[in-house]
Amino acid sequence: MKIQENYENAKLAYEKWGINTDKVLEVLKAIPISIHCWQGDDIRGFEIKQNDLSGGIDVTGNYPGKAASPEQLRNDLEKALSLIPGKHRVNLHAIYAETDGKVIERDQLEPKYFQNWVDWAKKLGLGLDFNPTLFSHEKAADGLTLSHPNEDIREFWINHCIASRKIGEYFGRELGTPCLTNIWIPDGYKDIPSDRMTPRVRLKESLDKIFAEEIEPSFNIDAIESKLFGIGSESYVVGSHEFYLGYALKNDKLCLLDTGHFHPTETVSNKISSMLLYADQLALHVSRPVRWDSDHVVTLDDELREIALELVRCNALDKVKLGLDFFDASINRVAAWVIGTRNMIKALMYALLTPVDYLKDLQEKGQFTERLAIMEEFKTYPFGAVWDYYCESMGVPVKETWLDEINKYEEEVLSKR
Ligand code: RNT
Ligand code: ZN
Repeated sequence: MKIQENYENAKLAYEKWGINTDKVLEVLKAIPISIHCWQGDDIRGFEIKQNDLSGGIDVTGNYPGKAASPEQLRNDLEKALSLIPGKHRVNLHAIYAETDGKVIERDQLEPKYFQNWVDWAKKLGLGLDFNPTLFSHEKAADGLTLSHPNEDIREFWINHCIASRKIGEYFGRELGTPCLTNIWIPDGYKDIPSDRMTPRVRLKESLDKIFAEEIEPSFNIDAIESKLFGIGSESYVVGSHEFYLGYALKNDKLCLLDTGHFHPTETVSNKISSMLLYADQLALHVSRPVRWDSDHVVTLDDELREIALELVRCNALDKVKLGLDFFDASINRVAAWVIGTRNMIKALMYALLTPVDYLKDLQEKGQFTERLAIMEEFKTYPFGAVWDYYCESMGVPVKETWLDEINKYEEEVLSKR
């Protein structure tokens, strides 16, 4: 009862600003978040021949209960999804193939190895997204893949990426919603390169070969993810932001911006409006870098809100594909999904409950005192009441009560693994 009552009061408060909270919730409901499966098992995957995590990324922590099989991972995802309002998507990596005990090389992967995932997604009404995995592999051991000087190694990874795009096409066709297939590679050098151009020339040629294969864009959409540095590629990353921005614009691909892949004071929120002037669509990996690209669980911080505000201000909610990318093994992994995804949705709700047009107008008129004042006042508008109402109306736990479900799941399922 209180939830309804609080909502009605909040509704009046926002109505004064011409914001209809019921309509906001309708819009919010239609925004899918692509939830990355790899938070559930510390990016291990299910390859028969297991390799250590590589590629300059790292998962720290040893919280018990990580998923050790596809069934466990799907169950964990289902638990998380039951605590998150709305219909979302699940983002897979190639290492999550199910090959029935057989070693299948990555360049030989086929849609059939993902049939269980597709059946599961159909059952739950989820869309699927995909990523070729160009790390944690002997052919990526020296930190180079698509830009490798060795042609055979490049060829192997090119074929893996082509195979991945076909898997994406299969997801899109089967599930009736296009799959975003995102290519991220770790390629780079630890120390100052003596030649920055040659690896980039090779990466460009490799991408050209990968995308030469025509794939129906209503089933599969290609994205390319840039990076600034990684562990072991501190001095130079082949696939930098400028590299992929240029490539994407010229070749009609989506740029994927990961919020941890830029200089510490450089923000993705500030890039969205510029990039949308030249690209119809963008994709994001929302993460939280702490001092480096640490991939902490997303919190409702200033930058998250600013990203959401930019999407609303730029009228870009259907142009920017939202995905998450964090991995923390020091806390309950299912809770990590719930916290990060709920925060992403909260940020979107916050942005939708902001009088963006009014604020734009203040700026146009040079009324900067009022601009700052109103933006700050809105931080304490009763947005929590709208959030609680939304959770209740979507049939998911209100406020922190979702944690009870997690504790129960940990006791009954995770602790027994
Ligand atoms: C790495 C990239 C990449 C990975 C995932 C696992 O820095 O962000 O997106 O996190 O593909
Ligand atoms: Zn990423």
